[in-house]
Amino acid sequence: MSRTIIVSNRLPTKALRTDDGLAFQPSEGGLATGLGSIYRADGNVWVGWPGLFVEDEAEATFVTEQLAADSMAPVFLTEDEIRDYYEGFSNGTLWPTFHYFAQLAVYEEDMWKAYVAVNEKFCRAVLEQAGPDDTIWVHDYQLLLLPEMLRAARPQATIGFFLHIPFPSYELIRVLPWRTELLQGMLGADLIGFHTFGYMRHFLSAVSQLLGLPNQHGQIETPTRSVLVDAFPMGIDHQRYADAAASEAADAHVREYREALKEVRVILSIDRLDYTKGIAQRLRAFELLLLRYPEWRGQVSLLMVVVPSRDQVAQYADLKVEIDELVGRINAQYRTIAWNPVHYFYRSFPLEELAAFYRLAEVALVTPMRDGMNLVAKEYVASKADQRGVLILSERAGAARELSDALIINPTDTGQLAEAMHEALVMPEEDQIARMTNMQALVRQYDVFAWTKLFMDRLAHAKSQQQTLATT
Ligand code: GDG
Repeated sequence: MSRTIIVSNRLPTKALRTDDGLAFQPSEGGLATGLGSIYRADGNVWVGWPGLFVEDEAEATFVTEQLAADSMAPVFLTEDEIRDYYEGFSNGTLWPTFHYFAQLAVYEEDMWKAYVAVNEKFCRAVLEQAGPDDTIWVHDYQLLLLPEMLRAARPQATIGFFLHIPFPSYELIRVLPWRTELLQGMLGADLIGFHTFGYMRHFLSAVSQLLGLPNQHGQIETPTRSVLVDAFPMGIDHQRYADAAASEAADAHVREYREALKEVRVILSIDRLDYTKGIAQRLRAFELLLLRYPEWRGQVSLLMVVVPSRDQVAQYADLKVEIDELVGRINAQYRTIAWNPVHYFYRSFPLEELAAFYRLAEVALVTPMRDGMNLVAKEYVASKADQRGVLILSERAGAARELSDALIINPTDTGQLAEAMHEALVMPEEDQIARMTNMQALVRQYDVFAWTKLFMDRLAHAKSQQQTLATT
């Protein structure tokens, strides 16, 4: 029987060192929920880092056994590897380049070497798990070299690759000293998926210009094989968010927050701390709204959740300081004893509280400078059972391709963003309902389960076509 091996930098479970010994905690990402139904099925397995530096062999064995019971296989990484491969090359070189922040990218040969070595480590771990007929699905920018490494070891394997972040224009990719190796690494797959057609076009253009390989309708012919490239916009677990929003726990939170906020209307903003998310620009736009439309002072608050992320990296620490200062400035300028302009939280919340925020918010601001997809936009839509609420969405989030009923803005245009907030706050209910109804239909239908099935079906189809061609 053929099995599916899922590979990503992080496992869907996190191992933690506590006072009572090791503990295991599910990580809440969209990928974990979406692929949960696959990797737990018969014989399938998920390969990735469990988030812990193991101290010795005995600990490694214990973690391996615990995870194996839940269909996972750990790849243990050292502190040096996390520094150079993860924080270094993945988040210091690839992440800024792929999000059009090339000026922040570092080009360090040692980090590149660590990236190659860790991809090789993942390759060995996958080969230990995968049989010749198994399907291997590799995820994201930390593992761009893995498809080709697996292909070299298993020429007949069925390999899929999905990129969760944008694929940028050729002009950015060409700057990378290791551009050829990275593209070739990805081409080891049989099917390469992106969130949007735009990212897919950029990839095809880079492959054509840098490797001299043309394509026909997304099919690239390499000297030895053909590789299919396509767009698969990722969805969320719609039911899970709709249920969480309708839960008694969320109800209780909504009542509690409403009582505290009285009549004040809520604009919501939720992100990981990241310079790609446009958090500082969003604060400036809110400040401009209060300046241009004094009637909103005392009437509307920005509820801003920033989830701590990568804060050991200098750029992230600097951004945190910038946000702290902006929030301080706006609140100092405008607050009254009865009203707080910005409610700022630098921490994460359990799902039911998040769902209560989504329900409470008349307006959601999802305004990244660049974002592969952005799941928060879809979660907000899924949580609005009464269809009241307005989504303001950046044209540079992958989600904007699907959620065209949002108010679509250019996140660097502070004036436009301030105007969009005003427009959202005065939007008649029937308009809100019409827009939200359309977006809900889409988010419900193309959920994460549909996404997974579409990708897996397409991969099986691409492989069977290759095999037919090879035998004719
Ligand atoms: C990458 C790409 C792409 C946030 N705060 C809390 C919380 N969250 C959850 C959200 C959402 C997730 O984190 C964030 O997902 P995004 O899609 O917005 O962003 P990235 O983490 O950057 O993800 C992105 C994604 O991969 C999938 O392909 O969409 O473009 O960058 O699910 O709800 N969850 C909880 N408490 C919080 O306080 N429980």
